[in-house]
Amino acid sequence: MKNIAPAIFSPNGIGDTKPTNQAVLDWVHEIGKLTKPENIFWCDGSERENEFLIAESLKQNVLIKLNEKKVPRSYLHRSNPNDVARVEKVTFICTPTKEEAGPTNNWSEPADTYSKLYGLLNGAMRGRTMFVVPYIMGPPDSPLTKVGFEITDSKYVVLSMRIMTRMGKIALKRLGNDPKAEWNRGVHSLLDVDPDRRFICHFPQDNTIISVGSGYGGNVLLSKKCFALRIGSYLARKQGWMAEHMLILGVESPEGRKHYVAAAFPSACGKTNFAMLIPPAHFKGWKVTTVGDDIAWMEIRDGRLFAVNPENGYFGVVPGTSYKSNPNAMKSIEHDTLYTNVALTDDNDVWWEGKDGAPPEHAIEWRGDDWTPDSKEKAAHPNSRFATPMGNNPALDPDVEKGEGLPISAIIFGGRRSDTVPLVYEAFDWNHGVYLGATMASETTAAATGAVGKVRRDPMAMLPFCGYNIGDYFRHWMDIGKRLTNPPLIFNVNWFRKGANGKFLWPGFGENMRVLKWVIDRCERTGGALKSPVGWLPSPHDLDLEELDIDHKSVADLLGIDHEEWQKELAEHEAFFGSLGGVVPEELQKQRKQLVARFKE
Ligand code: OXD
Ligand code: MN
Repeated sequence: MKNIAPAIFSPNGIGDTKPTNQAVLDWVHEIGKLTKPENIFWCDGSERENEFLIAESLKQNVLIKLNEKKVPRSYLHRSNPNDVARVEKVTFICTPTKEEAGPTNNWSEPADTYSKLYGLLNGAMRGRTMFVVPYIMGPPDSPLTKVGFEITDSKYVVLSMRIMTRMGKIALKRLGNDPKAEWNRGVHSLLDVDPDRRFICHFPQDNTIISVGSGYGGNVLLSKKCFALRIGSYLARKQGWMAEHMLILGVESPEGRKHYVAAAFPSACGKTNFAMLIPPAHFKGWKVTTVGDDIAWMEIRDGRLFAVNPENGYFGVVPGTSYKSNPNAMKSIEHDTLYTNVALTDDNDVWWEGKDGAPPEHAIEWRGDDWTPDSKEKAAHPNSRFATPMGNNPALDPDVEKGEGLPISAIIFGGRRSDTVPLVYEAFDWNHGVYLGATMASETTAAATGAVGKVRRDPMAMLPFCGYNIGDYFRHWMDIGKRLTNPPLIFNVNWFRKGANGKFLWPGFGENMRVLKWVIDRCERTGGALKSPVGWLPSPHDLDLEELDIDHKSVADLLGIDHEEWQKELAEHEAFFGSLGGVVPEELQKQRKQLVARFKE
């Protein structure tokens, strides 16, 4: 069989930064004995190492160099066409009992799963290089920061990890020599990228992840979904903090008052766009800054929630990104960016559906075939991605590295719903907010394999990422609420409601500032609201809609509560809770009954 990841041989001084922690050395030795690589490459995160790995990746066609003038220091990677998204059906939580994984996770017994995976890994790196990637998640001096090691046979993974995490010597320093120190063990092998031999398995009790048979980011950059969310959420519950699928943004008024907001939207529902929002001209003097675009780790201090972004880069969906939809993302990905599965133009530039300007007359589409605007297929895969360092973002928050984190004034939940759910509303209190999160739903996207556009319940946008029983997760949220003396206000938003003509009612993107402004007004106790059965709703004049081209009817439709639609929605909440087989806390069932009762008032 063809070796899809041939070994590389590095000169002295590259690939030889061995950790000194004996526990790490023992684990690497054990995985080496099992996978039998040609050699071991110990990453240090240096520029020299990066240049060497890029040169080797170009030789092996793992990367294609892009036009140096148009996208300096940037590369294109094409994944196997059978391997373009997260695969939830082969993602497992391997806790000693099925109950611990709960009703929303695939569960697999740990001992059996280890032996199956060790079987697949036996000799899997023959003729390959085994890379050992040390990394930290979180700002270098934060108490929330954690260490991970990823072993991989993929150069693309190493290059991506260098963008997405703080990688190399910094992690060795943070870990130190204590053999009992906490760190995450991640093992990844491409195997032969066969969907039938693809498994992403988490062992929360062992702080261990094993991912085989895929090369797609969400399945193999183990720092991200696997560690920062699945294992992270398990550790967070045990240790009394929160690991959430949330962007974090800062919003500053012209007077210099600043709030931080965290928002949980499901995959490919606009977290990156919201985190990089540029306020419209009407909001002169207002500034939005990005802390993170995908994950928030939060802890309680002085009765408030403080958040850090554990990541160091953005792994965003490319199609639809343009100077109109997200100028800050466009500026971020103009250089030093690793693209996956976008189209390549004849002058070695990148192209995707929704990019500014006319499509190229000819391009090579994401699989490597010829493409013209008349082609039936898309040029870029709908889940094509960029990986870019957060330092590229012109709107990066100046306090992103602050170890103590940033105080969160508001939490926003949101999904992609064509009907039923108003543009924005506010929970009556923390537990009601937990109910909003627990019952949120969204139309599925190309970020995961499976049907697209199907409404599914996605509690707190964590359905694919909660590493333990969802009932305990809801309980953890409520326990956190009890410990907060100054809790964030909780909101729900829906940018995606459609009118009778099937068109979006709300312009979205930068105009979402109007909703954010109301959220901030509510935090400052200056914003008006009407009591509705679902929560506090802005009336049209509570929202600043000046200089926005939108008619009264659309605003009324956006903010309206259609009782018939809500009867259906309430039945779905009940059915969803019912489908969880009795794990839903009594308090949330009470919230549901109160919501039903408010509709009868
Ligand atoms: C992501 C996802 O890649 O949620 O962030 O799938
Ligand atoms: Mn995500």
